[in-house]
Amino acid sequence: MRLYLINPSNPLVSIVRIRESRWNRYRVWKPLSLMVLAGLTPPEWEITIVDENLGVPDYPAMPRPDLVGITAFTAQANRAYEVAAHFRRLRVPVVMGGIHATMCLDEVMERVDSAVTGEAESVWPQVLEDTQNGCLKRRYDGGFAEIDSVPPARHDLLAGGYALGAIQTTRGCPMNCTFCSVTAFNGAHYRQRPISDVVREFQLIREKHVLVVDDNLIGTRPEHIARAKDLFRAMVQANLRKEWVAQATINFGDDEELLALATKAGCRGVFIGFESPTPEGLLELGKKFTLLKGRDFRASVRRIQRHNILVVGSFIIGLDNDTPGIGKRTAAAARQYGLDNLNAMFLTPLPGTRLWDQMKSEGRIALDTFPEDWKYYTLTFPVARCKHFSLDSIIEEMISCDRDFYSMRRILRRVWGNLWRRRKPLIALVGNLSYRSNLRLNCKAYADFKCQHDKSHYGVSEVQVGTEG
Ligand code: B12
Ligand code: SF4
Repeated sequence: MRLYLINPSNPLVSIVRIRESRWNRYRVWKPLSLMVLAGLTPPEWEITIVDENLGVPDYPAMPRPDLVGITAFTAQANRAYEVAAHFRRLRVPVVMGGIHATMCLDEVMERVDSAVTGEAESVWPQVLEDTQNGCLKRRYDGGFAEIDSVPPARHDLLAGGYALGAIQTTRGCPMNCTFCSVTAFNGAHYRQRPISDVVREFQLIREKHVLVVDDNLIGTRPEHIARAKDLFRAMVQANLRKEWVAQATINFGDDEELLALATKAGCRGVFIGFESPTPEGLLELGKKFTLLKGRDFRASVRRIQRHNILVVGSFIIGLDNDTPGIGKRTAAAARQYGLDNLNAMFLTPLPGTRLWDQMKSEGRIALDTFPEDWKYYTLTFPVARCKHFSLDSIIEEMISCDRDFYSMRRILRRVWGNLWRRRKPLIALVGNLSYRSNLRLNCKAYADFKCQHDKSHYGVSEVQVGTEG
């Protein structure tokens, strides 16, 4: 039995445009979901994983499969349907799963033979068996997996072409921020894989550098932090010789022992969602945890960096609480916190989130011709109407934010600072230049976007700008 597992591309995702910006080679990451599915697949299946981000293969020239499995974030949905249509024309059954299939089930079911919602561990073997017996069901509900039943991903199946390997050690998040799909998809219960499973899986990864995909590697409660420390100790003991980057909340900077262990275990960078430079913005997004205790962000960031860990901070622009000048204010906050990189995104209502429900009920989703418009749901386009900004002005805010933070003068100053403190200046330089080169690509993408989606889409906010802005 032959199985193709496919990760569809979205050419509008600037970080995957390797040909246009060679720095992006360092920013294409493996589709871990498909490697986990492969790990759940019995040996009688011959598996090929296709990641279209590395190039779209000549499907007609490939041998006919017995089943095609497609994964998709919302931004990949259109291409997913094109790929599905190709194989369905050949009468090959197509099953789709992942976040978009879960959040937009009806839309997906119209376009594939079978849809899998939630985490696949409990249902994937059944999907395969039903395919073999010719009785594939229209829908399977995976729910939340038993965390100790997550198999090691098949790292051997996507061996070349990436700068980083990928691994997951926890699932779920109790925070339920308004804009994020994780609590709805993976649940509010923070589930941690057995430490021995994680260490064994790390040993299967060939790449020296690894992305830990967890939404929050360390968690928020004392028992989560204790587990993170145990994990790091086990990684040190196993002498993995890996260097890795992860996502965490700002409390990562609270605990010197945790930081020391993380560095020893190979942590070299952390991605932290600061989201907004103002307390009102954080409240609007439901990111209350970051507001705790009148925290000094600069001191937290410095403590992390003193352990030789780079800090990338993420911010969202276009909140109802944002007023003109937010782009520059965001860049200033990122500089004041001492971040090594700034990742600014437009506020985007993703299906299944609280923000989606709110914006939909307020009639503020501007790009709503689905599925075609899903390709813009990359967080790099303003797909919804802002309260205080027109289409032009929110794009200008984003450009001014990036231009300010990634001016050559400021990049050199940051790299010099890293050199001075003997912290990986080369990595900081590559990271900064990668973002800077995408600025050019983004400006072109905004211009195309504005041509196609003129003011008529944003009519409401054009009026509001005059009255409220
Ligand atoms: C790592 C990650 C990335 C990486 C790499 C992604 C990749 N190539 O796979 C990078 C940084 C590139 C990335 C980019 C983006 N990401 Co991202 N990312 C994640 C993250 C943190 C983990 C994903 C992961 O690997 N999980 C581990 C695997 C094992 O779990 P899984 O993917 O859910 O797969 C399981 C099930 O979903 C299911 N399943 C999945 N696929 C399939 C297919 C079949 C056939 C079946 C049966 C089952 C199945 O089975 C798997 C095992 O249980 C998630 C958050 C999260 N917790 O999921 C966000 C997340 C997926 N990302 C998100 C977004 C918005 C993006 C971006 C659009 C914007 C951005 N900059 O963040 C870009 C766009 C990328 C693109 N190609 O279009 C959103 C997606 C929401 C949505 N509705 O689409 C998420 C959920 C985060 C959030 N805040 O809401 N991301
Ligand atoms: S943004 Fe982070 S903290 Fe908030 S719900 Fe998503 S994963 Fe949890």
